[in-house]
Amino acid sequence: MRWRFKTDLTENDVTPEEVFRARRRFMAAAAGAAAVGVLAGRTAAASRSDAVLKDEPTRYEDATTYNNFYEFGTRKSDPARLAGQLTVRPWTVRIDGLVDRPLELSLDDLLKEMEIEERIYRFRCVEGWAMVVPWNGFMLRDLLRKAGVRKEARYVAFETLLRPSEMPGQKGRLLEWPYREGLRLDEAMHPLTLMATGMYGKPLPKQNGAPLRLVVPWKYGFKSIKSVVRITLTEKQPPTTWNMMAPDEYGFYANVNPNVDHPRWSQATERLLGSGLFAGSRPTRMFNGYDEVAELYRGMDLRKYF
Ligand SMILES: Nc1nc2c(c(=O)[nH]1)N[C@H]1C(S)=C(S)[C@@H](COP(=O)(O)O)O[C@H]1N2
Ligand SMILES: [Mo]
Repeated sequence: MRWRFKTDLTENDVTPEEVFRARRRFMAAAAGAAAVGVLAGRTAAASRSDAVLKDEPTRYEDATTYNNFYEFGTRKSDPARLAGQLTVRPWTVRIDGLVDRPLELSLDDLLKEMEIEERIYRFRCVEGWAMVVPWNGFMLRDLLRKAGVRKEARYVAFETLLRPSEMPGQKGRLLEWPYREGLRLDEAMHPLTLMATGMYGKPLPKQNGAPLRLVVPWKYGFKSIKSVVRITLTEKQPPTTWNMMAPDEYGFYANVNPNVDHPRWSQATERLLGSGLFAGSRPTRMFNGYDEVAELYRGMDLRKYF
């Protein structure tokens, strides 16, 4: 096992590399993989993120049973238990706002039209747990370009499905529904920014945000909005769920940053998810280790814009 950081993890806590490689070979060949649209070839961007990251993927079983998806409850075990009732076909995604060609695409058309690739990303929740996930998806920028981004557009807003009949958490007022997130346009157009349609070579599990979720690997997990139905290009910074609810605790940017603590806990360390238990902690890395995004924030005070 190659670990970049000293941890308490043992061989048993992670998927052995041979198994993962074998699975990847299987993935490229399997008919199921065609449905997810996995390509055997890997892009330059994907190999670059692999170079950043030498951790082994988190076990599928852990990544799909320890989740945040407040539409299904606040306990980590709620989404795996309750998300099964969500209908994810048919599913329509709307791209509107400051675009030349507003689009309404079915998920199946999206899967046909977009180039699906695999990206192994580090992922970190603001609460301090981290994992490593092989996502399948396409670059958000390819979708935005399809719609034609108008020059006045400066931000991208995202919305999750609003369907209290299938999302029991939406019957309460814990958050303002639908869940909303946003990115600055340059963040949204960055090649690392992914719309995921699958995980580990399989269709995205419902608890992880089926059928389509955002993945922004250098930001805290809450930015990676699940079960997206609408993407809107805007001129003004859009309101975002956690920022509306507790602006002192959750900023709009939410870049992973060991030097800026959450008011109620430190962000200096993180713990990898494994075996349903937490392994030993290790230092948090600036931008979650994705150094190439630093240029997006040059000259910005990241304490002020946290
Ligand atoms: N719609 C929606 N998206 C969401 C959330 C949520 O509650 N609702 N939780 C966020 C948080 S806090 C995290 S850490 C990640 C968790 O993603 P995962 O369950 O796939 O690990 O989803 C994010 N996306
Ligand atoms: Mo999170």
